[in-house]
Amino acid sequence: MTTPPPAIHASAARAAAPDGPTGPFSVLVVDDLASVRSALVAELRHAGVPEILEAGTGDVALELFKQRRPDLVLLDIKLPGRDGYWVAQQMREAEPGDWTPIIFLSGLDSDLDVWRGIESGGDDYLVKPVKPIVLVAKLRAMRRLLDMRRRLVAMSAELHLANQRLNEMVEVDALTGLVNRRGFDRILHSEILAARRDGTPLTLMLCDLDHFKAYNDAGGHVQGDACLKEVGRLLREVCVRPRDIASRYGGEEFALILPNTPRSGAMTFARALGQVLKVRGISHPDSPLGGILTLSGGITTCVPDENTSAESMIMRADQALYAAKAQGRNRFFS
Ligand code: GH3
Ligand code: MG
Ligand code: MG
Ligand code: MG
Repeated sequence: MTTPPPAIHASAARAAAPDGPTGPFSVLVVDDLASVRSALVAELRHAGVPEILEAGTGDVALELFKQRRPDLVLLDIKLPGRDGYWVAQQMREAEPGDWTPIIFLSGLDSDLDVWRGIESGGDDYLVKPVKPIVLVAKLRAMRRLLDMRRRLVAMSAELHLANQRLNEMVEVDALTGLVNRRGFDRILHSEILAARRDGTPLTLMLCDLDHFKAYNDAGGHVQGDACLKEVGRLLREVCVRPRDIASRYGGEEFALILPNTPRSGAMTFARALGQVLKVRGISHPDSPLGGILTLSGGITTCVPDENTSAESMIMRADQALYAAKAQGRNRFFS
């Protein structure tokens, strides 16, 4: 190949290290001969590479690689002490899950040398002396791959985040913003396991609004929905501990998961909830219970053992709720 005209050479060189979205490009030059390093550094400078690091031995190269994390390595093979193959292997081991392009630049020109270079972790292999335009072309190719990889990594991080958000959304009740039934099932299950492991008491409270059908019939569904939203807000207000979970179990039924809460604590919580609802005083003229919205609750508390299941806890809380309703509503039973 003939030497390219200076114009082509210069423009190719400038394009070798464009300030892309991934930031400046840094290159580590490894060669034991200072004269070779100088020539390469001059080429890279001419090509617009803003940061160039130099190493004359494998050990220095590895240290620089770990500390400065260059974007690309130009690696000689014959070095004093450890050779370039070893250096490439060490570099690969030093960046698990990451990738820095390594281009071998060696006087060794047998097929076996090329094979060994690629096998030891190199991405390309050039035989010295290398024409500047070839070096620049190779840099551009690696830069392209590096940028593509970085975009993929960023994309996969975004996907992971979006997936996480989606998973969270799947467990949120659209009306109240509380955890929905799906989330409730998952959290109750995991809190039973945690309480069993830690030997701590776990409380489950099922709440059902009193005479809510009458509320809906009088005010209409839109007002009924607004009321459910407000109850959701109040429940969140009462759940002061970070692990307490208020969920919408069904239509006008709410479930509270209270980890590390003994029976006495559960009763205190229930009183606080009743009080908050009373102070808020949502008008319910058709309720025979004082003209304001009330709720009934069934509570079960236990230190779970191997016989405790979500179903058994829900059943007990449900039975207690049924009793609270039967005894006149606006009360908690356990
Ligand atoms: P009780 O005191 O025995 O619980 O009487 P209740 O009227 O609350 O009980 P019931 O189960 O007979 O009625 C529940 C009502 O809750 C039925 C429906 O009108 C209302 N409801 C359930 N889900 C929703 C909802 O998503 N939005 C609205 N607006 N109302 C709902
Ligand atoms: Mg050498
Ligand atoms: Mg109900
Ligand atoms: Mg009800």
